[in-house]
Amino acid sequence: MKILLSLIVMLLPVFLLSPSMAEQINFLDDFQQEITGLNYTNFANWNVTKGSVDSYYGLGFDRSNIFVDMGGTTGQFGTLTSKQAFNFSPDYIYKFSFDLAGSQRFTWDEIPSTVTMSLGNIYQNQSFYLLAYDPWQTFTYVFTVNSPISANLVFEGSGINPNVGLLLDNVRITSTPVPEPALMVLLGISMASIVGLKRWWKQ
Ligand SMILES: [Ca+2]
Ligand SMILES: [Ca+2]
Repeated sequence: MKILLSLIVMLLPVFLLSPSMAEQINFLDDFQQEITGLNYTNFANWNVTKGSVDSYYGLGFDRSNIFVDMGGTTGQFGTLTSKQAFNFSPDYIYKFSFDLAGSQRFTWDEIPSTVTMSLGNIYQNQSFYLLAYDPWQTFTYVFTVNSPISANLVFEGSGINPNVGLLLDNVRITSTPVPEPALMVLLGISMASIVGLKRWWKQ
């Protein structure tokens, strides 16, 4: 009986937490809906707000994968700004990630190229440096906000050869609700019951 009660107390928060703790996808762009093209401006989710970028595929990767070359073909690196301003609330924990790879093209491979990311006032001018043949890497941020805020996401390419930039893919923002204080109390009770159960077991 004691064990049964303890188990119920232990599992209760798990049942309460599981539906509401599910991760929601707020935004996901893998660029697969784009067509490929040089100096591409027709992005579903982005405006090219400076210079130019290319919608690209290949370069030794899976040829079905479309991504962005942050250096277009106009002699200027490009800047992508999200069309939407994302709304962030203190009620959620946000996870934001994106993939970058080196340009995968020739020359100056000892000198990195750069993508600089900003997310409104949340992250400003975070720079990522990759060498020409660096493979895809995922960069992840987890954050909360103190008050509701909306923010556009900006990626800016820079480097040495403005026609050959870093590659960008798989931009995503997900959220999980911040656990309610009541649930935290239940979690505390369940932890206490685990300790109690262990003590009882040892007796
Ligand atoms: Ca892609
Ligand atoms: Ca290019």
